[in-house]
Amino acid sequence: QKTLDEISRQPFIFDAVWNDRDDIASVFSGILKEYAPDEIIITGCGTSYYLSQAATPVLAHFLRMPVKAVPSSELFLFTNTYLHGQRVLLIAVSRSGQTTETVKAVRVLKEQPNVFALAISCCADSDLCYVADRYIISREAKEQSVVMTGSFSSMLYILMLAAFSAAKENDLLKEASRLASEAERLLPDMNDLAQTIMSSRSLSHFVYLGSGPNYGLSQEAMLKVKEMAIVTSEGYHAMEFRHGPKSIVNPNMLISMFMSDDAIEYEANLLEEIKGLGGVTLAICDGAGERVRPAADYVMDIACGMSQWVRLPIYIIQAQLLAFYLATSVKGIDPDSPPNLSQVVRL
Ligand code: F1P
Repeated sequence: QKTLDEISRQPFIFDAVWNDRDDIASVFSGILKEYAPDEIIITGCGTSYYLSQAATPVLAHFLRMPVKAVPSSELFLFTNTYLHGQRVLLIAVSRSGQTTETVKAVRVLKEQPNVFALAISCCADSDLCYVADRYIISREAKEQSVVMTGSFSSMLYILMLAAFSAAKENDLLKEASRLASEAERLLPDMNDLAQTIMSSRSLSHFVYLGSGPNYGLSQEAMLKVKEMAIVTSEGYHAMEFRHGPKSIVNPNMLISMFMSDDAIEYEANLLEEIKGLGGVTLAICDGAGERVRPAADYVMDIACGMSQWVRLPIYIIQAQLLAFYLATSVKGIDPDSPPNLSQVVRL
């Protein structure tokens, strides 16, 4: 099972990223200092676009500048919508570095004045790294699977370290140094929980919710279910779920919430409301297990004592495992060969 192996080796990949932290910090802080952008645009396709969404609040919060995530196709098709003469740091994310839309977005934007391109990839020998001005590589995260797992979490980790270092957030860097060991500790429990949920319930519909730093995770988790298990899934900003989507809650629906710190009261109340409507609820939290237990049928309390800005790469592992066991134990599908998908999408 390539996909399960790649999910399980994330502690090792995180370790490699952490060992590269000085290089990551010096490349990123050097760009910010020398280039002095007015704005950051992060781009990618598929999982790499959802990674852009996950990194956006982290960069905006710690660099205190406008940051937006835009799919690569939108960037080259509607360039003038996004460029208005401001100095842009374009961060292009791609596991392969070969996705045509992402390479094209960088090429097209580089033809405009005031754009500096930084590639984040798992492959230095790629078109994307060739067209970008600089690149940072997640060097142990090359994957054989179509479905991205450790490449997502480790490239997100790179952007988190870049933001924390540039903002001199030393306490957060210290917390981030524990990601590999905490992921290793949690993998068996996360595996067990995913298998328990899939074997004890009859679930046909999956929703992921997250606010602030967790919204991008809700999108990526939604995509994992579709890609691995070929099942309909949705992802929302947590509180948006109350404005219409909650009408679809039913006993065959698993609603999972990536719990934040700042919005935890709202998120716990929402989960309770969803449980009251008959949905099956899962809370993924850090240290808030007792608070959320009445609202949740299942709880994964990672108990890492990490800030809401740091725990993201660990949170997503639970969603990757849920999708994996949904595919293998419930649907009888091999996530190593998803129908209709390929590792690299070319135009
Ligand atoms: C992006 C991507 C993947 C997706 C599929 C096709 O690839 O959309 O997210 O799972 O494999 O490609 P990349 O640009 O990050 O290599």
